[in-house]
Amino acid sequence: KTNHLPQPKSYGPLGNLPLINKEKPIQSFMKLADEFGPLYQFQFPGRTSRFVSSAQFAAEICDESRFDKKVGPALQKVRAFGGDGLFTSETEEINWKKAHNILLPSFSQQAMKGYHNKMVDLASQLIQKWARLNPNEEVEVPEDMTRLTLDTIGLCGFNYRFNSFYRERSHPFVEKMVHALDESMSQTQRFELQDKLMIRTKKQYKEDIEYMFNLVDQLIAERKETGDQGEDDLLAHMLKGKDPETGEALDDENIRFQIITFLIAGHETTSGLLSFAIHYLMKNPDKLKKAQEEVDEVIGEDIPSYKQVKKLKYVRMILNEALRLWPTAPAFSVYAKENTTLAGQYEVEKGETFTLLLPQLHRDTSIWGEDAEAFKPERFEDPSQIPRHAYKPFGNGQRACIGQQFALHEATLVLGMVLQYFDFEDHTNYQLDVKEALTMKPEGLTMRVKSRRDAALMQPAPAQKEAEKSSK
Ligand code: FDE
Repeated sequence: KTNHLPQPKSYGPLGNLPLINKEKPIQSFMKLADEFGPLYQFQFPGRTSRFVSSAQFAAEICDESRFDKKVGPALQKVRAFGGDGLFTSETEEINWKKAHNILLPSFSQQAMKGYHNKMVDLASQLIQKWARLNPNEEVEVPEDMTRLTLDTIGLCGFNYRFNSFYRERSHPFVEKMVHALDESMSQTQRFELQDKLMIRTKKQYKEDIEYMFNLVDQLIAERKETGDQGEDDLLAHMLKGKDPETGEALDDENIRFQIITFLIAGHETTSGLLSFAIHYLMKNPDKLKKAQEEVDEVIGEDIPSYKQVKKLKYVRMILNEALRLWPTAPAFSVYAKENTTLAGQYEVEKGETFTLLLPQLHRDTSIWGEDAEAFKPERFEDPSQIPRHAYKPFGNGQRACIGQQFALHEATLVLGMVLQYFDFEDHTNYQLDVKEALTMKPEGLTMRVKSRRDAALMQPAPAQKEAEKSSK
């Protein structure tokens, strides 16, 4: 046994940091994995981490009896506005388990039926926007997908309409949130003194966070004032729900943190997923055709129902494959709860941290074959054939993504409708450029769309139909 892991060249007090492209850290860590193997050590200034990227070692660090989620330096910074919300809390903090218990039913398959019509409402706004473009106008794919996913989580979560499709620029909340996220990431790359001197940046950061808190606190206050109008959204569940274990409800401050968490977690990740899926379909016309055939057969001219979305099996496979190649939340970290060993080979001391590099794990050729780089949705024909620890786009165990069903239902519905209405034209011969923030997306992806059917004939969304019925 040994505790000696491969490690790249070191540069004095900076450790291995100079080897990393600050704009693209994940892609830098992937390259290092090509060179140093599926388990290597990396020296940051002042701390050491280890990067894991094979299914064999992933299985080890996903063993929850020995490892637990690490709220690492970046997530620590996000706590300035995510607080002890689900994403940024330690498993040991009381509010993690409490909120987890209270919120699980809100993200169940059953709950998706309740969100379906709202998701259709916003997907229809996207379709209508694209249908009205002139032939030579282009779609900015990640930008429109971000409008869509933000509006969807806003409406399903809190009955709030960001109305992003009616705005030239993003909603101010998004601007502040993106700023704050950027700033919190930059802080982890600065030295303490340097950071202290950035007074204007700090002031801006504080203002951005206050703006977010105010908007969210207002939402909570308004809902409390108007009382229960039978809303069936996340906010209603948080205000009413009691933890079955302790009998306690969430306090207002924690609800605020949860709302901000859902807005962050629920929109960039899902919009990136949809953007990558469109990129790959545009580059693979045979897969695009196959998907359109499925959509025409399952949905035809209809506005998709909940059940029809469930039947879009190939569309779902496309999303799974996009998440394999570019998992939009690209890494997560764990720490060892006690001294242990990895695969009986490497000694691990209590507290040591490991980061699972998902895009690299998802390219492990011992699992996916020599063509691991190729986009092949057919790999997901039978998901039970995929080894459990070889594919982790939604994280692991009890700290896995609570929004998984939500994101997949939304993305399947939206991609289904986009395929129903449009052909894609890769008018720039786009070359993939993966941009990294907290999440990943295809930077600068644009396309032209050609209508396959008349969006003006789109029947009113079911939600509207019901509203019309009840107003009669
Ligand atoms: C979570 C999550 C995760 C894990 C992380 C760690 O571990 O650190 C992951 C990987 C994810 N997530 C992913 C994803 C993808 C997509 C598309 C998504 N995601 C989406 C979504 C939506 C929503 C709403 C969400 N999401 C949410 C969330 C939350 C809250 C969390 C935390 C959980 C706990 O409890 O911890 C997550 N997510 Fe996600």
